[in-house]
Amino acid sequence: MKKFLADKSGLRDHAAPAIARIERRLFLRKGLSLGALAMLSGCDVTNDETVDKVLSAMSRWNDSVQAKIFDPNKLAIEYPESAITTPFPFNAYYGEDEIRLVEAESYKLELSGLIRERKPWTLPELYALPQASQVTRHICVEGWSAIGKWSGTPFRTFLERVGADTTAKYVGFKCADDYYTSIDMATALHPQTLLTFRFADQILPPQYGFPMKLRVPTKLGFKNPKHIMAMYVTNTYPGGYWEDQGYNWFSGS
Ligand SMILES: Nc1nc2c(c(=O)[nH]1)N[C@H]1C(S)=C(S)[C@@H](COP(=O)(O)O)O[C@H]1N2
Ligand SMILES: [Mo]
Repeated sequence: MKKFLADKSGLRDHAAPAIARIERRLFLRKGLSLGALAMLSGCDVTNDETVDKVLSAMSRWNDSVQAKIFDPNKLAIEYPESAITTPFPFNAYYGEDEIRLVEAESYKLELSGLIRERKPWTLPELYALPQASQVTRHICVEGWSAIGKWSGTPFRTFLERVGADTTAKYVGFKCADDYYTSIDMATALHPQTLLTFRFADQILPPQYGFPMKLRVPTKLGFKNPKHIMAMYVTNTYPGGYWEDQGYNWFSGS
């Protein structure tokens, strides 16, 4: 990213990361450059406010295109257990010394929004749900990927069990470390979207999101919330920690 920024001295600092990210996507996926963007949009790329507006509009348009081409039946690749990456990387918006420790005994998953049965769920209740496993590749926007094994309940099963309005647009998540994110309902209902309680056959260790990580193999890593404390179903766009800083919201992988 730094490399792309080096020769953009006319740009103010805070606009630069968003531009670098989006330009990288354009450049890699569509063969476009910032110069081409300037020509296409007719906007002054040295004016960060205009650039931000154009890029945000493009990103939301990109979301709607991705939602339209998302195939609810297309499966992410599953790997043999021999392909699992060890050690599996830890990542969060903070370092390993700040990993959140959630207490198992007092834990209760909170539900709100367009859900019929909003009673909170304890861990023993969650562990008693039907279980499934997957070995899939987690891809982080920061340029690494790793294969891991996660186990838990198909998210669709959970949403149906609590009487979620599956015609609503979004499912949002609030985490113990103040992280938050949200996904589209089609992805929430995808057969490989798992509410996971185990990593590599062990209860999720704190660094990988105890007590619960939503594993979404059809999306980038930052759309996979760890330490989930609350979830809600809504028609109001909920955004997310990285999404609100310019990362594309849909972010299919
Ligand atoms: N609660 C919470 N969830 C999070 C994050 C975070 O900082 N906090 N980071 C996201 C990002 S960017 C990545 S790549 C993955 C990392 O998961 P891992 O530590 O299991 O590799 O968690 C995602 N979920
Ligand atoms: Mo990430």
